[in-house]
Amino acid sequence: MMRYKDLLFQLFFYLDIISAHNILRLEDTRLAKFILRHTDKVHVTSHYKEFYTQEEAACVDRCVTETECKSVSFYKDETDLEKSKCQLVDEDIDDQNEYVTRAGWRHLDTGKSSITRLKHPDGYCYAPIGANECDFTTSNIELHPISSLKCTSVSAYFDFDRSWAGVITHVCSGQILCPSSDTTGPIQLVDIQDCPYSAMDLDKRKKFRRNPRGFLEWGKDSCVGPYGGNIAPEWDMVLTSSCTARAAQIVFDFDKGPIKVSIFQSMDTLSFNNFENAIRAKQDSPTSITYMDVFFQRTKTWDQHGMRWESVFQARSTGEYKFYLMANDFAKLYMGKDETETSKYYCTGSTGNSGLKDEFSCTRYLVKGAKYYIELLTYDDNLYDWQYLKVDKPNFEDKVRAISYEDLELPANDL
Ligand SMILES: [Ca+2]
Ligand SMILES: [Ca+2]
Repeated sequence: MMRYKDLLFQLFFYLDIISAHNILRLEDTRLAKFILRHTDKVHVTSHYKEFYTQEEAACVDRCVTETECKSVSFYKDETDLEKSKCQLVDEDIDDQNEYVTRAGWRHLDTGKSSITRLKHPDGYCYAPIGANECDFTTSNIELHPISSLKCTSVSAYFDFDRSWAGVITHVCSGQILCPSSDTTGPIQLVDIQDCPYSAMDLDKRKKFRRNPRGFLEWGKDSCVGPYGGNIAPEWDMVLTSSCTARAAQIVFDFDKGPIKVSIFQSMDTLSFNNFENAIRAKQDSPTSITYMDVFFQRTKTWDQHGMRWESVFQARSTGEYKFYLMANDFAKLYMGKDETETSKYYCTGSTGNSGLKDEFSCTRYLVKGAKYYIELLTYDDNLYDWQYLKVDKPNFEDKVRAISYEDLELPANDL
């Protein structure tokens, strides 16, 4: 049984600017949060360094100080403490989610990449106002030139929970980004209990997530951009409905999400019965390819377009999984018998709906730890386009969630 344990290490040194995965290595700040990934297992990639220590904290501490280190394996020999060991590894769960059995060892890492800046591609980052990095005078966030001290200090870094939960936490203050109203106005830093949208048990539309068109979506036709669409210093981060404008573009320090999305534009008006064939005809020559974190899109993107979403789902427990589609206009779901594309077979389709419906669902018996290829085909004719793929998991929780980051990895055709 996998166990998680949070350990927080914050160290202050004077070293080069580096951020890799979830280890921040800035000029005056080093910061990482390690969790216990596995007991009696270690990462499939061999360590690049091994040394003696009896303390797990010292093992993690050394990893934070070394540029190439991403994860650690630790062994404490209770009968002969002199045989306790720390191993530093230059790969982690983001590189390969594969482990090998080794009795008595613990493997720790910082989790899938979530630490990032929120950058505009024209050369800006969003960071709080104020003279000091973490001691800001107002709760608003504004644009700063990417080369400024603001954008290179810890103040510009956020921990983006890229799962369905969609919470963005400012690293050095611990406050979260929270829109001051449902649809417009500044997005401010507030304590999590003061944000009405932060309830983790709500799987509502109002969560931050990356949209296939390259903006940071919040809810129904609202997303993140600078006030008035001004791409210039000191303009506040606000909610906007102009989501396809250049001003609403946002890029991140991490790169690909685990869902590969091939986009097909300039399609005809199609029906549920012929949209799949139209996508298959263009399958190997998409208009563009992007990567997402969640099988969830609620904000208008294009019209007369198809999308092919591919990912690999790893089951956390054994039992029946019920998959639900929500679609505007149409969707079809294929599931693999294993992680390969060739093992896929038809699961269900949606002719268009907004709520969870049994007629647009299918059930699969999955085995704990096994991996399954997922392919979702979608089509939008005009106006609104939304696409959700949700799952009801066995023995896990009673809520139906959008399938997301924490359970997914890229398909083999993208590795
Ligand atoms: Ca549309
Ligand atoms: Ca539509």
